[in-house]
Amino acid sequence: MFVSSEVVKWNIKDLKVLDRASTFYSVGHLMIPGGDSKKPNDKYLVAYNKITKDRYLPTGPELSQSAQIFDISGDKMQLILDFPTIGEPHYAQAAAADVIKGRSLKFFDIKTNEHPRATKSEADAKVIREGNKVHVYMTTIRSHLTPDNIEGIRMGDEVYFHVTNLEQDWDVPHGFAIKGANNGELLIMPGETTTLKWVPDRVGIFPMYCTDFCSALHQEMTGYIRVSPAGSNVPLTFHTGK
Ligand SMILES: [Cu+2]
Repeated sequence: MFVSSEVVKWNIKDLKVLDRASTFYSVGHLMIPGGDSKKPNDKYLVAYNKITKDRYLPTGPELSQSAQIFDISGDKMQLILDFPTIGEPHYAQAAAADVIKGRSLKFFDIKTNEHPRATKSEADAKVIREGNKVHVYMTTIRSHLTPDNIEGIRMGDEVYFHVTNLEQDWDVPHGFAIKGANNGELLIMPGETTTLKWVPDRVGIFPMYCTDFCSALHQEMTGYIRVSPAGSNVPLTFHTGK
């Protein structure tokens, strides 16, 4: 086996080497959990290695890199986990799970969502024209968008989708995208409201859809928008599932 690098544990007082451990392959960076805090964790060391070569399946434009966690609490280092990473992180940070666990927010409480464009129930979903600006107040919940059919958008309009994720469950974000839009997509956490601006560049029917797999019926989270020519008199209408 090709070993090009190693980590070394020193006794700093008398500069004595206590232990050496091979890494696979070249250490790029080392990380100690909490290394940027006042209380670094002196029990673990993570080696982020480059030049992984033959360790993982050679797929994709960039090979997986490898990382290794050592228990450094004793004089002898012990390899306790060896895992692939994408890229060799140049500035990684780790913390003990209990530092994070009790303080993480699982979802935003919809009742305390004070976003001015929030839509707190499907009954409140609406589409409003203000000159050439169209505001779509949309909701997402498994497994549909409300509204999911919109007509009366015209060339020259700017369309703002203010999407509220009505879910009140952990780990159920929804995404939102328009086919052919030039900007990115939204990722909306449960209870959150975010906005996507879209300026249609041609007449036609445009699919819109959830981009985050959310259940077996994820594919149902889709809808259509008709864009009519500038100056057309197609009335602004919207509905769901009809
Ligand atoms: Cu979804």
